[in-house]
Amino acid sequence: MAYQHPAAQLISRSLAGLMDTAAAHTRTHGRKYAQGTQPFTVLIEGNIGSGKTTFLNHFDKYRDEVCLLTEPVEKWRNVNGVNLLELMYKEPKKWAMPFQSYVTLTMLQAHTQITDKKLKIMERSIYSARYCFVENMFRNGSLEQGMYNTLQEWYKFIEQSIHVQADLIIYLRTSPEVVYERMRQRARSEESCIPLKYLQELHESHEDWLIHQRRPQTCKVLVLDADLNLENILSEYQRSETSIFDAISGA
Ligand code: D5M
Repeated sequence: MAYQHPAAQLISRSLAGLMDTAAAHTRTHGRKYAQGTQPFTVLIEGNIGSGKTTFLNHFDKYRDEVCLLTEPVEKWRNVNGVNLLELMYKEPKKWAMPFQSYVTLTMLQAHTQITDKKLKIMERSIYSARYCFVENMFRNGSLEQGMYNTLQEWYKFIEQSIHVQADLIIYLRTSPEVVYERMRQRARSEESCIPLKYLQELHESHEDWLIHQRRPQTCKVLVLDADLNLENILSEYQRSETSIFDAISGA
């Protein structure tokens, strides 16, 4: 038999369990899904540089069984030739609103994407846009009251009329200093102007939402220590495996 890296074996075993519990969930909550089109949905959330993409990439080899949706950053960087992400960082007062408007559209596309798979894993969501980035942009003055109110009206309408609810959130929890260092190392050109303070503010809004539960919370949250490097995160994931399955079965 071909050699398999221990981390790959771990993911493989975890996924098998996840698929079983997701299937059981679909049987138990059949009626809910007969009305809609969405499978058991897991959101991967965390600060910039918390390792969401890396975490998600480990599931890539299971694409045939799991609907994996990475954050639509490339769409944000190229809206018919316009780099909205760059403009948003360079001139937030002018571009924060169009940027959030486009984030809402692309996130809705992901939330509502139809799949025949039993499990969907999404990187970030309309919730982190709303509860973390938009709140922060309003507080720091990048969004005016009228812009903020307009976005809130969109969120309210979406919540009432479209199935965007998740079944489980995995929070890759980090400290701002660690992700600041990672962000500098990955050196994405648009992010070169981001100060540590911005990551501290985003950290606080993630904490308010996912740890202190100061936002409406409709699903369980599993917290992983994402200050750890990748190898250790995988063992953290293994340690938490039972909690993931419990969360899925109890959803
Ligand atoms: O997020 C990719 C980049 O996109 C990073 O610079 C943060 C930014 N981002 C993501 N969502 C939003 C919203 N809703 N508003 C403003 N900026 C956002 P990463 O965490 O690296 O995957």
